[in-house]
Amino acid sequence: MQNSPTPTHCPYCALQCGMHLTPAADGTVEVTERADFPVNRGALCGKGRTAPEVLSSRVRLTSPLVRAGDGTLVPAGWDEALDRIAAHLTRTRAEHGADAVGVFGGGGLTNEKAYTLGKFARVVLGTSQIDYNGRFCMSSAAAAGSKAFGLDRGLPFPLADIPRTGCVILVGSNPAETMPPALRYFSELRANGGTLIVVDPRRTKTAEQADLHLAPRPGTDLALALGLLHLVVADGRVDEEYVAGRTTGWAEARAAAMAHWPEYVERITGVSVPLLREAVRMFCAPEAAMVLTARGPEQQSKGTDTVGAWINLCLATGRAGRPYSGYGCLTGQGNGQGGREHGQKADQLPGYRKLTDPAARRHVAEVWGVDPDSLPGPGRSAYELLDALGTDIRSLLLMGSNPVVSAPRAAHVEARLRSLDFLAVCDVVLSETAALADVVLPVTQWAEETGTTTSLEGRVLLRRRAITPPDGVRSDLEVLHELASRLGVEKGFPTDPEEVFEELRRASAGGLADYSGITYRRLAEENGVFWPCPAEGGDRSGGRGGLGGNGEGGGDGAGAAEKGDGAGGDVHPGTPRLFLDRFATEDGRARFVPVAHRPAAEEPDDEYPVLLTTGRVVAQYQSGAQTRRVAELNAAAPGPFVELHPRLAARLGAAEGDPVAVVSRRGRAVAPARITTGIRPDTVFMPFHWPGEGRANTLTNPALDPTSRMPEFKVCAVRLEPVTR
Ligand SMILES: Nc1nc2c(c(=O)[nH]1)N[C@H]1C(S)=C(S)[C@@H](COP(=O)(O)OP(=O)(O)OC[C@H]3O[C@@H](n4cnc5c(=O)[nH]c(N)nc54)[C@H](O)[C@@H]3O)O[C@H]1N2
Ligand SMILES: Nc1nc2c(c(=O)[nH]1)N[C@H]1C(S)=C(S)[C@@H](COP(=O)(O)OP(=O)(O)OC[C@H]3O[C@@H](n4cnc5c(=O)[nH]c(N)nc54)[C@H](O)[C@@H]3O)O[C@H]1N2
Ligand code: SF4
Ligand SMILES: [Mo]
Repeated sequence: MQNSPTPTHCPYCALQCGMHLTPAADGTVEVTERADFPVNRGALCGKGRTAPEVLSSRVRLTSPLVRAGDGTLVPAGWDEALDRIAAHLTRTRAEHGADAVGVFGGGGLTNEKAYTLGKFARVVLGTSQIDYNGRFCMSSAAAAGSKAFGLDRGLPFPLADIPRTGCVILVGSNPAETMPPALRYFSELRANGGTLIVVDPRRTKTAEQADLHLAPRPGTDLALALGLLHLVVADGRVDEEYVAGRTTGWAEARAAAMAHWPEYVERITGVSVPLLREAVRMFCAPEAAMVLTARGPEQQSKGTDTVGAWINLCLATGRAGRPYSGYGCLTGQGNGQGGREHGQKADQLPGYRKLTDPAARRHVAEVWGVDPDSLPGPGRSAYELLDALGTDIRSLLLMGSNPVVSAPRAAHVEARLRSLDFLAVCDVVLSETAALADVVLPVTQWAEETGTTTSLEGRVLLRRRAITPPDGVRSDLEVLHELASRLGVEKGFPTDPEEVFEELRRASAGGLADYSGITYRRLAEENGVFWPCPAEGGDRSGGRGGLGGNGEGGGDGAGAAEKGDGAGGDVHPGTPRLFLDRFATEDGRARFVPVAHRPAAEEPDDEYPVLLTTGRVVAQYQSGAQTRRVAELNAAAPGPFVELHPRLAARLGAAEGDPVAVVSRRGRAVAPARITTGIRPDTVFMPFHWPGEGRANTLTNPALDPTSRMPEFKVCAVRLEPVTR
């Protein structure tokens, strides 16, 4: 392949930083700056910089593996491996019915893969049992956003708007570790005279940069948001005109908030009344303000209501659907946004359509050339699906996730995976989950294949192939094509990503996440296109299509409207900013949701007196399957740890680096103590990137949010025990 730099994007998080890749003569691949991409303007974190190391055959899989008679995984040819999978899936379906075959996907898969996986489950396997790891990620924010605004696009505005607002409340988000190049937007905000409020039980590197840091008890963000709304009302800071003109449901939401007195909220959250007042003052003083949430408030058994409460705060103060104001969720995975739009979710069809909507079924069935009645209904959510393995679900096809490390109550999930009749895993490396499989298929990686991702901004991007894959690997699309054909479906599973995208455009046309006006050619010419982008441009005023308007001026590459397909004024420019004219609800108004505080599913007691919360460190990505194979990253973050306050450490008799056992009702994990005054004394924190003894998810509680089915990764009750060795 050519030796000139190929402009492309990082394989990891939802920032989808732009980079150039150049293959070198020695077979390695060089990452260089790509300054033309406006989101990161050349900056990369260590993970992005070192991503090519996982392309090396030293750490990746280059041959299919099958389980031999003696129980070990041994190399096999592609035909043998694919035949085995097809035979097992066929047998399971014949013996136990179509729903006994499960499919599990991931938010790291490109739009083309996610779309094809959803279609494969419904059309080839005929199963309703498909879901994906995005359920563990932003599903609560998605549910709350859909309820309030009629549409879920994580950020309804580009990141470039952040420096132009007056105040940002960043709730349970630590971009200093999770999206370092994005920190610039917050420092620019402050340089412009704006203020940053961070809500996190820990004084993170992000919190250190804030004008105000609120450190609530984990799991109490709902009460905190209600307390702030109470003060907004009590101080007469409600934007009555906006509330009357652009929202519904205020009376009930107001009544619910008024029941949450500041002193009551202080008791629940541990955040003092003067700090609550200061936060309200800072948020309400400027003309425009934003609330951004990430996993802290979302990964709770009340995550949907919690995000709803923060949205209520925005609506009551007139800070949504106006320039440089609004609520946004910082989506996490590389294609976390697109991955939740095109049908790998249990209840969903492409274009963010509902599987239960007869019109949606008709539209998609027509694109797929099948009878609408043949499409199954909604299936189980991710944790419920994993929990049903070995009982109702007998065989599983897994692509793009490593639940042995990343699922809640992981020891139980691991046991369920082991109890399957048959497990097939497609991965680039032998992950902890792939190691349990009966067949492992080695697939091509980001730099070796073309596809689209949709970033946290709702910006659809082209991730280009820059190098030739090694012999022995095939793409996920080729795998699905081969399996479909072995299961009797010869047509409809192309292996060319652009061909898949062309079909996705048609399938998404008219849906909420409408990609029909986006082409590979446009993506190659523009720095991404923001959906919705219908095929016919021009009319952005009428009906439910009129969500956009670019506000005043584009701002840092956000106005992706200048260039087109050569088709003149008919090309839709895409929609960097949503809701400026109307929300995506039937009546165009945003909906308040009446919500009230409730405790976590598991509160501390005498036996388990401490709260555990979990999250990330900058040098490792997710289950670590990829980043634990990079020496530089391992040197920076070699293993798990338990972050705890000196007071708690003293009570335990633990010094820095001493092994500490953390015990919950699910199990026991051991990791070295990391002692810091930057955490509440009633709380310990563990990153979740490692398997084995220090696996945080051995401890976590799979209590689910009733609406989003998000597990409570961010709160459970534990006790600490010293470890003598
Ligand atoms: N380095 C790195 N970067 C990543 C990833 C990674 O694995 N590693 N993963 C990507 C993905 S998929 C995601 S989803 C994002 C996640 O990005 P973030 O949401 O920023 O990451 P987390 O560390 O999970 O959680 C953020 C913060 O929530 C705080 N928190 C814990 N409990 C609570 C609570 O009850 N309330 C509040 N308000 N805060 C709480 C934690 O202390 C933590 O600092 O990161 C993306 N980027
Ligand atoms: N305790 C705790 N647990 C958590 C969280 C938390 O905050 N706390 N966060 C949750 C969140 S937000 C998330 S997103 C999940 C993520 O957790 P996982 O779903 O485990 O995510 P990854 O580790 O990214 O797993 C992706 C797997 O797919 C492989 N892969 C990468 N690209 C491709 C591809 O193109 N095709 C195929 N076939 N495979 C590929 C990788 O090698 C890796 O093995 O973890 C959740 N778990
Ligand atoms: S911030 Fe995210 S997208 Fe950017 S280089 Fe790091 S991991 Fe990659
Ligand atoms: Mo995530």
